Amino acid sequence: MRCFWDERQRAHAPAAEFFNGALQPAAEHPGRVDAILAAIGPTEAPHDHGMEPLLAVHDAGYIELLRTAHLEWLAAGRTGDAIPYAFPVQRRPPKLDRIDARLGQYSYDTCTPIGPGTWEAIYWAAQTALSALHVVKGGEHAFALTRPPGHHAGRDYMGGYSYLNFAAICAVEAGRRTAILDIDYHHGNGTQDIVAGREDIRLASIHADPRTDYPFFWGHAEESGGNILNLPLPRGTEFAAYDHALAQALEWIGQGSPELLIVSFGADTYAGDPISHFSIQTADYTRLARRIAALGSPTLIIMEGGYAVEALGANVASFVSGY
Ligand code: SP5
Ligand code: ZN
Repeated sequence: MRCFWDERQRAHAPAAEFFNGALQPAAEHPGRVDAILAAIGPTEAPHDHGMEPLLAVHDAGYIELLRTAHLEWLAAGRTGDAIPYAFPVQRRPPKLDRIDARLGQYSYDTCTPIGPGTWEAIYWAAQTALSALHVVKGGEHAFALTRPPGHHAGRDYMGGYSYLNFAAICAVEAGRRTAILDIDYHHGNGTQDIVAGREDIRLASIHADPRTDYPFFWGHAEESGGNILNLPLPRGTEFAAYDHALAQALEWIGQGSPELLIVSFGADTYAGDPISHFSIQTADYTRLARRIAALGSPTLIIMEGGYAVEALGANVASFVSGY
């Protein structure tokens, strides 16, 4: 399978995230890609498709924040990464200039810092995804090694280590009947917010029950309807129950006869993942991929989460080999 990656994605290298009441080493770091690159073999660099596909999905003011927040942060006399800490829960934000207010306006958590290289990394991650999409539109499968991940980012917000929603950008850019299958451990809230109500895009997501797990406020079973199917599973879920949910998701996706499939693939369902609580084993990923491949649609695999760095390469290679 053709694999796409751009070295500039390393430029995003957050030092820490605020979690459990304290600053902790960031779980989403460039070391994740070394593990994956060592396991998947040669990759191709992307072409530059410009800003238009990004602006077709994301709010222009939000994109402007992503580009400039770290410079404003430095101008405000700060050091290190920009991290929001106050959020407009009242949903009536006045026009504010202070960088802290603008960070909060365009985010919903404190796990998603903006550093000096964040914009460069996410811009090229988007181009990596779009270049892989081009191959898939030609009828082949392709893997986009995107990082940082994207599925928690909405039209005008970042969160969950995500800034630009590559799956949504590609689904909109595809211009065809497209299905997104999100199999990251966490619910793809950003993708759901962006594609909800669209006739041309269906989204099925299998994820940890948001009653116990991040992102808490999205992904509940009751949110299913129209073009959205949410299949939350309890902590501790093993292959058999997961595979059953996957069969359900694929049947529903198949009913829409997609011309193109996008898989938001997180390897954080792995039993050894340090921030997640499912029990999928390395060899299971091949079985899951074979089941998905049986759908018969040209498939774009987009990398989302997965934090067990020592097993990440093997898990991604196991999934890709199922194709
Ligand atoms: C794409 C994705 O998998 N995002 C997950 C975001 C989860 N954020 C909440 C949990 C944060 C746990 N961070 C632990 C850091 C320890 N170094
Ligand atoms: Zn995840």
